[in-house]
Amino acid sequence: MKTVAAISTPSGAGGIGVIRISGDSALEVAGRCFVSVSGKKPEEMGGYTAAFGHVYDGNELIDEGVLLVFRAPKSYTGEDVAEISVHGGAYVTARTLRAALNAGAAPAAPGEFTERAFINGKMDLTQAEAVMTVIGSRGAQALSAAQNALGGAVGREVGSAAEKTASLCAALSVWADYPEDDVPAVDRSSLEKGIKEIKASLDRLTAGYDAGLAVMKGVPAVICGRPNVGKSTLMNLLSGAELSIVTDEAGTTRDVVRGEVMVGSVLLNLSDTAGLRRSDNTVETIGVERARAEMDRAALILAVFDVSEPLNEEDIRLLDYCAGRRAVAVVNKTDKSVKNADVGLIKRRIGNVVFISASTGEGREELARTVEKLLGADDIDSTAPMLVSERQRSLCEKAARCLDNALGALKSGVTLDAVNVELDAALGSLYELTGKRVTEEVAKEVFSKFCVGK
Ligand SMILES: Nc1nc2c(ncn2[C@@H]2O[C@H](COP(=O)(O)OP(=O)(O)OP(=O)(O)O)[C@@H](O)[C@H]2O)c(=O)[nH]1
Ligand SMILES: [Mg+2]
Repeated sequence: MKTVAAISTPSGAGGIGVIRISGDSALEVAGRCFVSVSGKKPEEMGGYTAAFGHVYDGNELIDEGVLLVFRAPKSYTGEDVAEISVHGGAYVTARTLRAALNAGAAPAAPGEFTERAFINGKMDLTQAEAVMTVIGSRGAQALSAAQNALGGAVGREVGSAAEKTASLCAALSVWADYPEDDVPAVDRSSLEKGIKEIKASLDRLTAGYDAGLAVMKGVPAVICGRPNVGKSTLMNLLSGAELSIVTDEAGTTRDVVRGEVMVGSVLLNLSDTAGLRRSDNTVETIGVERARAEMDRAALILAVFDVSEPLNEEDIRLLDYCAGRRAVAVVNKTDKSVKNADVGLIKRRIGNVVFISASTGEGREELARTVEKLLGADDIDSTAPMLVSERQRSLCEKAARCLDNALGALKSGVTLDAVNVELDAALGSLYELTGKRVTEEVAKEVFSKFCVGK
């Protein structure tokens, strides 16, 4: 394959910046822009060896650095790879990359190194997707689940479901093709048992996806409530930063303020919103409209109430809104001695009530535990295989639906051909999930979400 190069480290100042070159002529390209002190050429170096030297673009000295050589197939991409480590400055890495391009490499597309690893059989598609999940991990549970997928746990689980499906298909095909031969008749009840087993394993995978999402990708969540109850104070407490303006004036927040916030082990894509009330002020009214739009799209609502004040009409409207939604009532300002809010009423409308002082931070842990529990993140087994992308989830679900249809066909007593058609469709989805049978477009779509240099 043609040789490509990219900067693999983040842009900006850092100790080291790495330029990765991969492809048939990776070592020749490296030899044209890197001169080792020992005089040894990259083509003469063995795999897993390093050399100290200097990077040149033509005759121009760029930096000193270290060259690492990987020989196919023992490299990330499965091809010959040269990695040049230089000082980690935005300019010096950009110049080193240009030197590699001038030496004959083409710029690597986003995810191209991982795509090559997939094409060269170093990993299946579930592992490739896990690479980005590892990179994006924000907490211990997320990392553990992503590492697990990277290790091939999802691929193995889906692969085993695919194998079992394929062997059922094979049995049915033999029976259908040679009905009058001495092929043992397919036993409908054992067929049903087999399909049910496969479906159960797929259902387990999809069931864990939402909780996995809570620790891996972030859940859209909103802080809402009437003015002055302490929404912005809560936003700042949870994010650990002064994201929102806090004043004792009702109607302070107007724009939606967003932040990625870890609450316990859960990653929330959290919005702080304008206090809900009717207002004559145009700007505030727009703010309230935006708040309501955020509430409608949130998967988790943190409804804030002020314990020191009696519930008013807006509070009641909010309680009604939360009915049937995934919500936590956050009863705030518990540090105040006056308690006028009818907590009993709140409890009757929203099952999950947490008492907190956003000013002092008291009750924060309880809020974290409640959110974890509500999103199913409290009993995530991060050692179990966990789907890491929407693509994986939808294919898993599609396969399970086909298996369901197969069971339906089996029960209705139609010919086993009809069952086989459904099993074959399920198999197609499972193969697409692992990448065993995948179109170029699908693979491209997966890798387009990657960063350049990975
Ligand atoms: N005593 C006490 N005061 C609080 C607490 N949380 C917030 N406050 C105060 O309540 C006032 C309003 O706080 P904000 O966080 O701005 O309230 P908000 O809900 O964002 O208000 P709007 O943006 O106007 O809707 C400020 O004076 C805060 O200092 C708390 O837990 N205890
Ligand atoms: Mg506010």
